[in-house]
Amino acid sequence: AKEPARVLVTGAAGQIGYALVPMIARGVLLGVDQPVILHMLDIPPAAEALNGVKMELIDAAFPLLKGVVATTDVVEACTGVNYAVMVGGFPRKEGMERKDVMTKNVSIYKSQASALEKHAAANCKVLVVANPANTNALILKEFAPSIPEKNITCLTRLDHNRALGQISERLNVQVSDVKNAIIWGNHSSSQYPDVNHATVGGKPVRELVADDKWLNGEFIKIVQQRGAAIIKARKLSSALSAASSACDHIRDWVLGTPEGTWVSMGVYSDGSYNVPAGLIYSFPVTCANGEWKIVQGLSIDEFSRKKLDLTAEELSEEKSLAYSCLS
Ligand code: NAX
Repeated sequence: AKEPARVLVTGAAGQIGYALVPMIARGVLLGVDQPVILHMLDIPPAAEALNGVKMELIDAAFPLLKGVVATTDVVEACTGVNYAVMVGGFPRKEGMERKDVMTKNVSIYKSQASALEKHAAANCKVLVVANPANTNALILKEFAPSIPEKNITCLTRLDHNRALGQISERLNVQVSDVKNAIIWGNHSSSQYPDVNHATVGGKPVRELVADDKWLNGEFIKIVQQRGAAIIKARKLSSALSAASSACDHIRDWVLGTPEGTWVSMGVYSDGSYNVPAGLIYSFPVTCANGEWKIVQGLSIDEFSRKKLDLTAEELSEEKSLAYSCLS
């Protein structure tokens, strides 16, 4: 039998946490043959609710779940973890300036970075979900210099899956037959959902949809604005889809992407596709042996180029803002 893997979920008493921890305990994150020990972190005001989640995990009697740590102590939470899913953060409240939200999150990600660096298992893989996800991941990277940069990523898989979902709805085909969409850039409304290389059953999506106006307009907007549409409908932000996509992200990273298929991940830019190096930017990647690799050599037309640059600009601005918030 395999040794249990320790999986940290921060913000575990929140909405996404509530959807995510049972998925992890059922083997959706790491496979059904991989036992897990869950480490759940939240802040003191949420301690009682966090303990309630722990009670439910016990009550669910998950065979793969070998232990639960529920704590408000960041060191205890980070100790020995092999995977860290960072969902906890400071939400933007009405009337708050972008800078104020950034300051809060920079300080959270700075201190959690240090705790992970000192106490996590060697080769710990990190996924940042909390917004601003790309920039939080960048701060985490900066303040955990001994964690290899390839181990620090952010979630754009939800946006990727949303793009697959929209194409499947439009063409009335199974979502599992839609492949190789790309989310470029920031997990924000400046992201660029690109289907120029996407296929259904091997045929180009552009040919099958045969409506460039829709693909270059409405489709992009729907994917960019999907989070807002969910909030409008549910009065709460996406949770089950975010949790499920976080599992997809880590599972594909660890267990590999299928031959001929790529996925989107926010990763540290090496300058591929003329995206400025030193940003956490969403690229198409393939994964094998626990490592992601940016898909190279895809053609980028003029329309796409502008969109890749625009979202890179936004990320550069966020980066400057984040640095200006460092105290
Ligand atoms: P909730 O507000 O329900 O939960 C957040 C939890 O984090 C709360 O329990 C809170 O107490 C906790 N928390 C706050 N500060 C903390 C700290 N310093 N350490 C540990 N825990 C802390 O939000 P939820 O709906 O679960 O969303 C969580 C985050 O995911 C938000 O930042 C949200 O914007 C982001 N999202 C990111 C997505 C993505 O695709 N990257 C999509 C979904 C989601 O919007």
